[in-house]
Amino acid sequence: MCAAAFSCAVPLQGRLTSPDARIGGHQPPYFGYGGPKDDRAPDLPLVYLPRGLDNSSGAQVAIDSPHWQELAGQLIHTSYGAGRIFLLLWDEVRGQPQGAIVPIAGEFRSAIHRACFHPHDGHLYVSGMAGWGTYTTEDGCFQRVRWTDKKVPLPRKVHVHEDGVWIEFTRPVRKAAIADVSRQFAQCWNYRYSGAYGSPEFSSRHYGVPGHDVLTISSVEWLDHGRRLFVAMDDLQPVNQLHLSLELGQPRPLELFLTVHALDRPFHPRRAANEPRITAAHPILTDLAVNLHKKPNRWQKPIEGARAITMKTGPNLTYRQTEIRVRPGEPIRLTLRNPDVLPHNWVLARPGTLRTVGEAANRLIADPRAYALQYIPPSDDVLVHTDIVPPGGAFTVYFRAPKEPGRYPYLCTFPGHWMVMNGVLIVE
Ligand SMILES: [Cu+2]
Repeated sequence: MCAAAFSCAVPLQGRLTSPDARIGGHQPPYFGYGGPKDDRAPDLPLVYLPRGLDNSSGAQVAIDSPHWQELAGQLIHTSYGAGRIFLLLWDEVRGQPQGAIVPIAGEFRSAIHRACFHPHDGHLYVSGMAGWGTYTTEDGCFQRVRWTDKKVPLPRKVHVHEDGVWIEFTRPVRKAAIADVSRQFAQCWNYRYSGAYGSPEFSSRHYGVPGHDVLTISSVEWLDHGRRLFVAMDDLQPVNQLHLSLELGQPRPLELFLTVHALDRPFHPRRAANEPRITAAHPILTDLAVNLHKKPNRWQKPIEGARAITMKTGPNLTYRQTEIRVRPGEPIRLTLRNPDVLPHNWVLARPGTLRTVGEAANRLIADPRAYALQYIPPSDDVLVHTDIVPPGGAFTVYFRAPKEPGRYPYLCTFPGHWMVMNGVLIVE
């Protein structure tokens, strides 16, 4: 059982990943000590847990009790560190297991780790013993969790589609409770797969940038008389952690922490078919590719007497300068400064290839090597480029301007930026 410093992963115990699974299949995930082995993707954990929820895991117990009938077949996960229990819901997409963690009622006096359903009274009993690394207050505890049959809808199944997440409940959710979609919230983030002990939380859209990405919930659909809800989100991608906070008319919102290794076909095929969809590479493959494929930038060797040009990014995907004039063959020292809040790069391309290079860059999100390649599509049309510059950073390249006079487009190839974030280098 892992107990990483910044995130926890629940490994798949006693259940093998099916042969259909596209990632891993040869080793457990070596988060922390030892780190990734053989540059190959490991078996994926069933679910990740943010450190704030569970800094040190206890164990899991299969739900097998007449009182807990509604949740039969799912798991209870205990947190040694937080002294809490969670529902652990099993999902599977094309043979790839994945899951969701749902905090449920119960705060325990000591660091609980073992749990068991009593064969006679059907209640859940937990035992705890604090050694180190727990936020609980007492040396030991032995406590009972009773199913009280309060009319609280608890999620019993989840399934992730390309266009949203479907949740099935033990009791109907009132229709009126979900009427205001603006009260529902979704965000996501990734962890870094490395030899480090734990990981910070990173944006899933901007590799290497710490933080979370907020997702837009376009609707919450009330299905099967409230037994199921479909939370529609258009920009869902594989992520280590998807957090849903749903107001269902209860005193507290329902919190779900899902791990999305794979997405099933759209729940609403027609709606989703309007635009071709590109599914992003799995975060763990991107982490491995960064180690394997990252190369130093070719244009860092200083050229003496080069003319200094500073290119600055602006707000809303822009360069401050949309035109630069140079002489044929002129030596240039170009610095991209990025005071913006998003990562950007600067890529010079052959005349007439703005769209070709830009569209190739957009398709790169499906390629695990995208960040390792600095989002530069492998193409002869690319003449010079900086690396991806993080918010607040700068990057300098040295090159000679093309000898042929003409209009050479430049663009940011971070996926989705090029259509507005471009300009022209004019060789006079
Ligand atoms: Cu950009």
